[in-house]
Amino acid sequence: MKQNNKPLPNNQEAKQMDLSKDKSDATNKFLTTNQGIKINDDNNSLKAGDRGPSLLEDFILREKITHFDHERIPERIVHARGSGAHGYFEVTNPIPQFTKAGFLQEAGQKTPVFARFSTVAGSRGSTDLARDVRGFSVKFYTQEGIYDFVGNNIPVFFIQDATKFPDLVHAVKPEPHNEIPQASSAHDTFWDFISLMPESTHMIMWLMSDRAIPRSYRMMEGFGVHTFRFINELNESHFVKIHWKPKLGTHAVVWDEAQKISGKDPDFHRRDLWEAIDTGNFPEWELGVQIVPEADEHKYEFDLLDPTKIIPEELVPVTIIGKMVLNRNPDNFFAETEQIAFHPGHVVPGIDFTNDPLLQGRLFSYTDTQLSRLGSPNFHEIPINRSIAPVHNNQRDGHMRQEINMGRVSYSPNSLGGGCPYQAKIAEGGFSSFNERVDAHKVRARSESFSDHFGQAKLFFNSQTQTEKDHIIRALRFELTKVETTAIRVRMLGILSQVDTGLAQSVAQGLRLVVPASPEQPMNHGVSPENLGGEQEPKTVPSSVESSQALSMINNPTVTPTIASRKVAIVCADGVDEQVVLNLKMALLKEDAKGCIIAPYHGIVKTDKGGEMAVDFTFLTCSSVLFDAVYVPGGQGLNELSQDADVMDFLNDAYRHCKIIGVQGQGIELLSGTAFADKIDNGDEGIVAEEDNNSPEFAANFIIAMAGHRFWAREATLSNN
Ligand code: HDE
Repeated sequence: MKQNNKPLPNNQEAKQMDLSKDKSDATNKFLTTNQGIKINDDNNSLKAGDRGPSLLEDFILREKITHFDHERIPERIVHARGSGAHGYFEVTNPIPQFTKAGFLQEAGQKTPVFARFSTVAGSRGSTDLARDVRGFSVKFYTQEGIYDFVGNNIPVFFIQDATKFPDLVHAVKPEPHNEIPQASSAHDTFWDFISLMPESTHMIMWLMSDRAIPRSYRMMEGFGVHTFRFINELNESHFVKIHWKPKLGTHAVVWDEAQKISGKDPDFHRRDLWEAIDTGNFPEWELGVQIVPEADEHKYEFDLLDPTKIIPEELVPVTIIGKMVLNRNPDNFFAETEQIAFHPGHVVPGIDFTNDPLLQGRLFSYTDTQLSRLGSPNFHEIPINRSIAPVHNNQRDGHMRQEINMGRVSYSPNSLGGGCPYQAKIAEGGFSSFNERVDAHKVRARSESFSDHFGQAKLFFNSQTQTEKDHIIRALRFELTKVETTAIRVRMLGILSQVDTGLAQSVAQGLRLVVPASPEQPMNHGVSPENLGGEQEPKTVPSSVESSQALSMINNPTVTPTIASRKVAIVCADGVDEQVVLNLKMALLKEDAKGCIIAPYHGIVKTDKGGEMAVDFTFLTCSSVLFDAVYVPGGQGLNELSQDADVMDFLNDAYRHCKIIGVQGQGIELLSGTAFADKIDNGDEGIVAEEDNNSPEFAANFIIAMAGHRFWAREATLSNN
């Protein structure tokens, strides 16, 4: 019987993971010890006299302190800083012709998920806005068992072979002698390694782009990076690359802004995800696949097994097959977000691996790491990691075993247990690996087809708008300026010259260096060729696609402009024009966006009509970097703000970060004190100015401008952003 392989019937709601029996709510309950003894005094330890020594006998004190002493577990070795949420995945376009995975079989079919987003390099307490790759992991609780998607917001990786991963991570983490810098790649060891690893060049282009400083987890794409396999009922294999496309579009902040957010609100992304779900703005992504038939394995100028390569969407379009909606915040960060354990090797029948050597190494690493992080091979029993498909096998015991396995049989074959649990035939949903033929010599080597390190780095750079190229150049200048060793900077310029000479020259100008005439052959850095383990000389294979819109965030064609869930700072003081503020707030609300009242004092502002408006934040506690746009309304009294340095910084930063600034009536006077006063009526389309407080078009114009995210053309007039 094909019991577990059945898709859910249409329109059946995704079964929530049943964590109810594991939840605890202390409302109206006695305080107890872990053994259930009611506690009578939780404020005083047991002493010999009220001024005497504490007694060892105090089991209540000892239990409490012992538990506290062990409250922390090791943080993830990478991706330590993260945030997650529950939701569901829904099939919109089933693909049974490609995969037999039960959860992808019928339109409308829903599967519960938990998604976790993360930075890579920083510690658990580090800032969300570090320049870094973002992890994008989704646990699917399918009827056939757990499927984990464990990807990133960047579709390629630094290295081609798993054995280089510890080196990469050691290089990017804080330097071992002084544990500096935290959550930053801008230091010598990282760029030393990268400048000697030309295979990382494509990834570096992405890392130096604004993809590495997302506006929100909700505005990031997700990529599986490796090529996987889909296997259908006929046991036919297709190669597949998996993509998540955010409904809100892919957006970033600018680097100066990112650094300021890190100070003002290091939890910016975590808070954003939490608040969006809390207020019903459920984050949503479409799931897309690029399918390549087995017969086309060698059709492209790059190797499908090479994780430093994408398949340009111009060669193989992305077909949307479903959507993910995150609609429930965790009840407990530690129990869920921290204890969740992802593994690219958690697959269901219908999904299989390729020989990508990076993926192959990952298949070992993820279970191994849980043994020290979660402390036991029983980590699958932690509620957030439990499969909703039944689990029966002969594995037993170990630290913190929860399950009470019945009977005397824990081996197979057995007759005493009637042969149970028994193996599933393929037709019964049993997993069987793709029957790939492998006939080769055992070698430590890298395929010649992996040796193009620059072709797609060029493709990425060529696909960017001028604004995006400028940001990459400035990011490289920033990072390499932080590098103290000149030889590393020069070596890196040599690598960049292989991508684009203009790029290398522009970075070099910022460093007052000269691009080397011929780049050092990085793989030969003092090592004789026979000791290089068979690496090929790096080369450039021109991409058959010259430029790809999907690689640019600004030119990305898939996004319908929206301001949904965006936040607007409304600059207020006593005497503010109540009606214009309410008008704009209403207009924003209609677009699912939010206007927040910012004032010099907390509590309320008094309006021109004698009314009161609740203040959301003060200039002391927030900054325009925490908002998507700024609105300065009319009204007497706003002038008092022109003397406030915090207010002027607020406005000047919004301008510098290319945000849309709306201003009406007397608000225009306040802007006359800013550094951009001369730009108000001077062709800056990012400033929506209207003298008339009653203008019926103002709100609509402001919203249209905001939907463009930022007014990038302004950057040309700024020298140092
Ligand atoms: Fe990971 N990676 N990784 N990685 N990775 C971990 O597993 C590893 C790689 C990714 O939210 C660790 O449970 C090796 C690529 C994400 O919990 C660890 C290699 C991609 C997360 C590990 C890679 C990823 C991790 C640390 C090279 C994108 C966070 C804690 C062979 C496709 C998952 C843990 C979460 C986490 C090892 C490369 C994504 C140590 C050895 C490529 C999103 O097992």
